[in-house]
Amino acid sequence: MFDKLRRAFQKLFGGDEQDIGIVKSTIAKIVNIRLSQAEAERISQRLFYDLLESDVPYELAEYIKGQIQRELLSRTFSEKYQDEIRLLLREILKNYIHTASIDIDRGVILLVGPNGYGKTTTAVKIAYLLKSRGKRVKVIGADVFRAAAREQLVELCSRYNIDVYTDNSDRPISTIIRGMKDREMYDFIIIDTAGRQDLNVNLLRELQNIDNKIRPDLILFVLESSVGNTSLHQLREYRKYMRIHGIVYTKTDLDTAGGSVLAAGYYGFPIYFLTNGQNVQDIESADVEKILDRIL
Ligand SMILES: Nc1nc2c(ncn2[C@@H]2O[C@H](COP(=O)(O)OP(=O)(O)OP(=O)(O)O)[C@@H](O)[C@H]2O)c(=O)[nH]1
Ligand SMILES: [Mg+2]
Repeated sequence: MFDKLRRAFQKLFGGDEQDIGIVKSTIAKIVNIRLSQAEAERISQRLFYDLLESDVPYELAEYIKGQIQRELLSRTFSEKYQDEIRLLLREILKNYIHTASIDIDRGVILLVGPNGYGKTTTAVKIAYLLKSRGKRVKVIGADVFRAAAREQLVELCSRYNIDVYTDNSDRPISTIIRGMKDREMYDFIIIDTAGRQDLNVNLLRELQNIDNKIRPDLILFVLESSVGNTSLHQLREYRKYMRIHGIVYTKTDLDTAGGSVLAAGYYGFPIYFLTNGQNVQDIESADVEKILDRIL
């Protein structure tokens, strides 16, 4: 995971790959001397293209490029320039990675996000995690249009002995309200919702209605790690319609460039979890330093 992104940054502070030649030699030359505008531009432009190739959304890559360029121009580097640049990058990237954890004892968690990104699987993973912490948990399947979606959720929940409610109503809000009738029997209610291929206004309105009526304690946007430039667009659209408190970043075990991990932070959304496999236990709490270690 994050391999491409890591390589992009390594080019700045040096590594042992051939490709780093230009940048490394520039910096080695300028130890204790200020970089010229042209040199700073060349380095940050190079980084910019590498970021794009690593699926960092375009406007975010531009932003990081500008920051790096300003920093490169405003200071000098010593012989330890590799460490210094690594530290500099860490500081810049820290602005784009925030994390959080579920710090409530009970509540309603709503999972939203585009089609196939991992909402249903994540709902079960979070339920399993909270259950293993001794919480009473119920999952509600509000993806009511697809029979297969209901079956998938019920099958997963019964496999792990997790209470689940779903029905074939044509309105997700009705299903949720019915599923919440015995709310006080549970510490956590986790609601799985439908996804659509494209940003579908009807679906977004439906989710907006759920947010307004249920007022979940936590709304998590499920973001698939292989999604690049469109991730910012999707986040932007969703948050027009509903509150989003944080992100679950899924499928990090697959061979993805990893750049969209920075997209969430661009909007200030914290990452709550990363998922890294198809099994119920393949979920980890997000940690800024750990994510940075993987990138840099
Ligand atoms: N490798 C891997 N696969 C995952 C991960 N999370 C989910 N998947 C797989 O991705 C596929 C889609 O996951 P779902 O949980 O059904 O996604 P969804 O967002 O509910 O999809 P829709 O209901 O169609 O919108 C399934 O085959 C999951 O097993 C993960 O962390 N790693
Ligand atoms: Mg689903």
